[in-house]
Amino acid sequence: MDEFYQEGPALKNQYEADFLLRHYLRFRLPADVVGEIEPGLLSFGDRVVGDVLAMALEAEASPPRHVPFDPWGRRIDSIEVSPGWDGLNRVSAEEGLVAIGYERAQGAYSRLHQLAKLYLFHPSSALYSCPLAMTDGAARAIELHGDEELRAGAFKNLTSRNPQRFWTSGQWMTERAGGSDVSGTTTVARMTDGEWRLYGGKWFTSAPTSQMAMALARIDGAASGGKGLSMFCIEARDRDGRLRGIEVDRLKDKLGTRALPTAEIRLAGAPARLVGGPGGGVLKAAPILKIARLYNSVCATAHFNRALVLVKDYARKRRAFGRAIAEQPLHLQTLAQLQIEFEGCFHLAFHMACLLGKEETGEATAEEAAVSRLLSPIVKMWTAKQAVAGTSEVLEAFGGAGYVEDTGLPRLLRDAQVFPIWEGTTNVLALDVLRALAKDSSFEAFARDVERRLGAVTVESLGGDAGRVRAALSKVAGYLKKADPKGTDFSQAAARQLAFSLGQVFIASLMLEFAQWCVGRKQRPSAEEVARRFCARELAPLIQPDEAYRSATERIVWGV
Ligand code: MFK
Repeated sequence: MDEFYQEGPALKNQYEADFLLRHYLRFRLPADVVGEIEPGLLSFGDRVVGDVLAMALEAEASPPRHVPFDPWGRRIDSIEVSPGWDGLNRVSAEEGLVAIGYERAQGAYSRLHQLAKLYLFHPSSALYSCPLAMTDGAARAIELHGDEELRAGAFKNLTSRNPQRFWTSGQWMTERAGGSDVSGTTTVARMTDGEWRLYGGKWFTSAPTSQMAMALARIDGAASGGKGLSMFCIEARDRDGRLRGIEVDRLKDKLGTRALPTAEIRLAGAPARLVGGPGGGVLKAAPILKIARLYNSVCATAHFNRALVLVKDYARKRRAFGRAIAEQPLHLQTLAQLQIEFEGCFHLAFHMACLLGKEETGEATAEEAAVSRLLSPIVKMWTAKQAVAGTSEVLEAFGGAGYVEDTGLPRLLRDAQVFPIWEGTTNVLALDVLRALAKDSSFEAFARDVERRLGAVTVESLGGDAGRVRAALSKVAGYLKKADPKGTDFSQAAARQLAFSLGQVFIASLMLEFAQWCVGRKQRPSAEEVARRFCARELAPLIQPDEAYRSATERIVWGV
């Protein structure tokens, strides 16, 4: 009797096979820039399904280990990682995964180039993308606020393509009292013999094998709250790689991201350098947060993409009820729905990459800067949520195989769950949207940006869709006229829905702009249909809580 064996999903060159990315780069970039960067993307597209993926699998199979003491009882706090993890560090330097953003060889387009590479790297990186996010943020903080010595030393190392010179950085903000409420930071900085030293505990420190870290601390005697915090750069190791004034209590036992070491550490007089003078630490850390949140979004989108690539390949191989499941109407419909959600994430994340590139090269208008401030939390919260929901749906579409560890699929879902937590939860980001709305006329800039994009839609078949987006935009404008953006309890309760509405309106406008470009060039016919189906949903599902709504909410939660 013939036995049946199911063929598993396979991966091809991840740039060559990615028509959305290839079309998008042509949509956003001048032809000469595409010509300049495409060979590198093409060869990296091969690497990420070859040696890079092999390194990631090795790192996943040999998670990091904390060795607190040497055989003779000396405290060493060594964190042992696999050769695969070290290999991913080498690849990151060689491929310029941080460097590209600072060499700026493509001017304002450099961020798009760099983050397109990150997008290829992340799903084959066992979350090495996380140390890179923090490294990039640290480089930007030093570029903006660092003194000459930091710029000539740490900055050059963080942005080096030489694996021997390349440094990664941690970002040590979270403490036991709160990951979200950074203003409660209890780490203190004291000047001893002309040098700053930090004392306190950091509760989540990813990549503790890094050579340095950016940290917030309160200079002894400084004001309480966020404004009293200062930003410091800790050079964590001596010449022999030993930690300086830092003890590792333990590594976290996490749901996912298991190849990535995340530690609880104790700062026991760690020598540090003050960055950008005393105070204003949260404000100085904002560019770090912006970069890390964008990494989160690009990685969430890339993660969603990898899950989709696998499930689509599988759908063509797996047969049930007499035909490939790709031909089963309901399965096909499910895949299409996932593709639409994924494309929404893609547009948001890469639009944000374009805005960041413009801001960092001084090419962003004041209006673009205001849009970027408002979009930053929206993009992160939206892509993270969609990555979890989409990955869960993908596992289901694999049936039992999606629930079995040796397929590698369950890891996708475990790892996806970090996106809405890492760099701020959905609710914290929704509240940041209120903070952004209260400043810089950011909604007016946002609305003009969306209007301009809608106004440029001349393809007749998309006219009705543009009208729907316009209606949703004016619904949001009407809501904001009545709401108190400063964040009363009522507007806070409605903040998620408001942020999601802004996100969907923006995605819809980006999709229409892209569809218009595709129609004009007879490229990617699916773009028009994707935009149309996205625009057909309730784009602005706002709520308007009042006192009666609030007490009803209490009754729902507590059942009284
Ligand atoms: C990869 C795998 C990882 C593995 C496991 C990881 C598990 C996750 C562990 C974690 O803990 S991740 C970290 C999660 N935490 C965060 O991301 C922080 C979330 N909190 C925030 O984002 C707060 O909103 C923030 C700390 C930024 C604000 O705190 P405050 O002290 O209430 O600041 P405030 O007074 O609102 O703002 C101070 C200044 O910064 C203001 O400027 P002005 O002084 O000029 O008025 C703000 O406008 C400005 N600001 C705040 N947020 C900003 C910003 N500016 C630009 N962009 C922003 N986002």
